[in-house]
Amino acid sequence: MNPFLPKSKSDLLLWQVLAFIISVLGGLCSGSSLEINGGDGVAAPREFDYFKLALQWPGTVCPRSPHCCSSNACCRGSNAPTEFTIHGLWPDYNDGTWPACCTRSSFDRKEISTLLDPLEKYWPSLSCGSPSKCYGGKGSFWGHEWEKHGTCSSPVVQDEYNYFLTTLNVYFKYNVTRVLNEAGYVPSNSEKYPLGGIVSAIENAFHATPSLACSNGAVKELYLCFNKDFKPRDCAVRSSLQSEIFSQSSCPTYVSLPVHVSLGLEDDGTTVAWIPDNETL
Ligand code: U2P
Repeated sequence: MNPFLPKSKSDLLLWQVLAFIISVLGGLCSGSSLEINGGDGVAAPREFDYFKLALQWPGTVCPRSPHCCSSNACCRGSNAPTEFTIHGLWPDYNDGTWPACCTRSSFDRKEISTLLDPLEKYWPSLSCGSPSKCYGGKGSFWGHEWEKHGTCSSPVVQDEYNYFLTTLNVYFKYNVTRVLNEAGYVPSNSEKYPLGGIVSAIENAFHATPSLACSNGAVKELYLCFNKDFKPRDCAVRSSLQSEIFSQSSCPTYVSLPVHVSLGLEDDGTTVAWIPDNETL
């Protein structure tokens, strides 16, 4: 006889109550916000600690973006971006990890229809690649940033429109390209600049320490960090693996800030292959 079968009416009632509790708990879990950890640590379903505004330098990113398509701003010829552009506004934890894909609110381009002009200009995709979506498939660059990071920005940023608007406003208020130009750090294919000088220029302007990421000695990304009220704060974090405060950087002591050359037309007059948008990588 199967020991798991109910033997009496009261057993049957008990089974029904248990089944009900299990189904309610299951429903709650699948409907609650999902928080996965982008770092190496274990998932930690809690509110983020601070924001990181990630900016990309087209002069470094574009040459590593081998194809052209209509969505790749590197290929806009003389209209290609020459300033730091936005990568994303990322909610982060103080231990160096971050939450990702926190709700199932999927990207809706209509929500940001009034912001498309500034977004195209200051938050363009610098590749033809379609980043992976949180729950499978591939999506647009903006869709990826909203679904992966924007959905974790609650309670400070509540919806998609506000995520993009807030990011643009912070980007305009803390104009890194202008600060660096004024300090003499102008795009150049021959100069190398002291990393410490670039960091100091930003510190003097915004009273907080940024962090940078490089590729082959060229500045690829620059990060500005903010408290939840968008007051600047240092980007250095306390690692969960090391006890001391540290600032991650892949940059050497002297870095370059390469001039962007549009991918549409190479220096030698040859053109880079254009691929149709439906063949994005
Ligand atoms: O650094 C590689 C990618 O990891 C994600 N990242 C990194 C640092 C951080 O503080 N938060 C964060 O999310 C970024 O992923 P993406 O948004 O590009 O998918 C970053 O590019």
